[in-house]
Amino acid sequence: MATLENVSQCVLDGDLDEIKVLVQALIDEGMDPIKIINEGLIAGMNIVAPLFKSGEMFVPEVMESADTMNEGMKLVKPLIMDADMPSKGKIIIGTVNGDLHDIGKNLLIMMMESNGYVVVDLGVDVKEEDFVAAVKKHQPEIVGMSSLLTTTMMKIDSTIKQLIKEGVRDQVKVIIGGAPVTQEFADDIGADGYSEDASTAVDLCDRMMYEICGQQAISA
Ligand code: B1M
Repeated sequence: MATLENVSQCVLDGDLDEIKVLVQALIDEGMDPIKIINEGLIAGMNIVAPLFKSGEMFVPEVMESADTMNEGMKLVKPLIMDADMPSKGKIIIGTVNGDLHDIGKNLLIMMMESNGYVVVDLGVDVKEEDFVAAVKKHQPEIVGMSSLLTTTMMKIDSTIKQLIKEGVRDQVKVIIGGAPVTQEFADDIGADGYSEDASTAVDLCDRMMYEICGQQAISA
């Protein structure tokens, strides 16, 4: 018999075939899909995050776990009304103009989604005006920018300036990351937060959502 613990363990193991069998079995038993998400799929990613942070799991394994969680999500999502989907908040994320690196960004997106955030992925080589347009269109609480090159990190600065120019800077928190980026750089250019890796970025967003909402961001 499938259990929620089996589902969590399966996410941790990154078993793309088994997850479908387990999640379908729980659906067939009549288990609440939200419970399968929160106590099975996301619970599994909640085990992964600290293991990644402590260096006991590496990028490819984390990606396998996130893919496995998403495979399970595909089965339960259609059973849930959009309004019932647990969401901590909305974040738009992109790699800045001139920069094509997206492995870290994609890892961040998987971590954010598996922790209950709605993520709008703007992709790579995202121009300043496209960040602004996305803020106006999607009304996120948080904007995330990734840069992997010393030659593109100043694009984060110009994007923040563009957000100011277009009058939308105050409606969002800006978080930044990527290999050449530092806390000092974030402070210099007026970003609201910096994270050195994807899992601490989730913690950072949780703290920001707490500030924005004035209450603990819902635990998804
Ligand atoms: Co490029 N590359 N690359 N590259 N590449 C680096 C970054 C480099 C350090 C390699 C080196 O020389 N040692 C170097 C940059 C040097 C510098 O600027 N100081 C470099 C260079 C020079 C280049 C090119 C210019 C090479 C050339 O063409 N001459 C070129 C640039 C292309 C462009 O972008 N316009 C280029 C191209 C490429 C590939 C296309 C071949 C490929 C990218 C494939 C892809 O992303 N789809 C590539 C790769 C793979 C790398 C390395 C080897 C690995 C990057 C990576 O994915 N790491 C990299 C060397 C290295 O970093 N060791 C290198 C794994 C990933 C999980 O880590 O992205 O750092 P990372 O993300 C981390 C954190 O930084 C953080 O979380 C993640 C971990 O949890 N994080 C955030 C990232 N974004 C965040 C955002 C946040 C918060 C945290 O909030 C919003």
